[in-house]
Amino acid sequence: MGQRSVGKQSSRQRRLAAGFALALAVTISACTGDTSSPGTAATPPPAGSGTGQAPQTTLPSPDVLQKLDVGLQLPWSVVFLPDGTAVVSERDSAKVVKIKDGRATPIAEVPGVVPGGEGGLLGLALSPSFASDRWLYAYLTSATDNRIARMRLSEDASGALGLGAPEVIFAGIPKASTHNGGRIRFGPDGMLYVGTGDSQRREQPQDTNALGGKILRLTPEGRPAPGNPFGDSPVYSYGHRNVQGLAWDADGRLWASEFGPDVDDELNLITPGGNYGWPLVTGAPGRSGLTDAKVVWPSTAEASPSGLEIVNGVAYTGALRGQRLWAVPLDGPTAQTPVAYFTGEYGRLRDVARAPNGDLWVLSNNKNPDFALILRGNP
Ligand SMILES: [Ca+2]
Repeated sequence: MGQRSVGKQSSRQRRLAAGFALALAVTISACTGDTSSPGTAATPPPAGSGTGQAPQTTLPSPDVLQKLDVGLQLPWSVVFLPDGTAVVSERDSAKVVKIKDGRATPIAEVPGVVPGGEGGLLGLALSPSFASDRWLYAYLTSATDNRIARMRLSEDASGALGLGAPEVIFAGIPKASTHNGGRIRFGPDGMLYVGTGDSQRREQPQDTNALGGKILRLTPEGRPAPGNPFGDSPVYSYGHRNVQGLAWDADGRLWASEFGPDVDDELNLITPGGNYGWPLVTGAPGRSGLTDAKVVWPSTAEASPSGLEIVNGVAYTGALRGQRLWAVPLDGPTAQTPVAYFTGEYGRLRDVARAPNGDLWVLSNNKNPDFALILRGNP
C-alpha cells in the first residue's frame, strides 16, 4: 500500500541523479525500463502529504575528495578521534589501524580475536567521554562467541597511539561463520547500541531471552541499560536477521540497516521493544504485531546495506553485494525513495561514517587491498 519504487539506475541515470534534485532522479527512474529489481520506499506517505508525488528533498551529489589507497585489508569500521584521526578495524588481521594525514599506521592487534567467515574484529566505537577516559570499544568474534571489549587508546608525547589490554564488558552473543552482526555505536543517550545477527540460529531472533538477532542497549560498562523494554535485559529490539548499521537522525530516531536472506534487504526505524519480523517475515508485509521495514531492497544483488550514517536528513549506507552507496532521504519517520551512487565503481562498500570535519568516509570491502573513500561534507 502506497509503496513507491525506483528502478536500478544506469550510469547515465546516476550521472543525472548526481547533478539534479532527487525529484528528477525519481522521475527518470520511473520512466525507464531498467531490468533490475527496484529499491522500495516501503513507508506509505502520511495522509495528505501527496501520495505518489516525487519527494521534495534535494539530494546533494556526493563528491569524491580523495581515495586513500593505504593498503587496508578488509576494514570493517571507522571511528574518529576528536582531532580527526581515523581509527579503523581490520576484520581478519584483528588490527586497529590509524589513518592520519593520508598515511595508515597499525596501532595494535586486538588479542583474543578469532576470525572466520564473517567474524573477526568488527565494529568500533569511541566512548562519549573519550577525551577523559580514552576508551575504544570493539565488537569481536572470539573462540567461543561474539563479545564487546574496551581498551584504552593511549597517545604518547610523539603522538603515537597504543592500545591497552581488552576488558570484556559483554560476552555470549552467538557466533557462526555468517550472521554475526557486529555494529556498535553510542547513542545520543550515552548508551551503547549493539547490532547482532541470528548466527544461523533461526530461533534466536524471536526469543527475547536470546542475544542473536537483536539490537541491544547497554551501559558503557556493559550492563542492560536503564529503561530497556524487557526489564533488566539488554534487548532493545528483536526479530532481526543480521543488523549491520546503526545511526541516529537529528531528532534522535534510531535507524538500522539489515541484511535480508536472498530477498528484502532492509532499512528499519527502531523503536524499543519492536519486533522486526525475522524469520517470520521479511520486508514490509504489514503483518500485525511486526514492524515493517521503512525501505526494502527486494534484490539483495543491489544492496546488502552495511554501515550507516545519517547526515543532513539523508541516510547513507554502503552496499556490499550491490557495490554502491545508497542515499535515503528521511522525512521524519518516513523514508523516501533511495538513490544509488557509484554503482560498480568502487566495489563492495562496508562502512560509512562522518568525520569531525563533516566529510563522509566510506570503507571498501574488496581485499585487493581496500581503501577509504572520502566524500566532501555538505554544509
Ligand atoms: Ca524485518
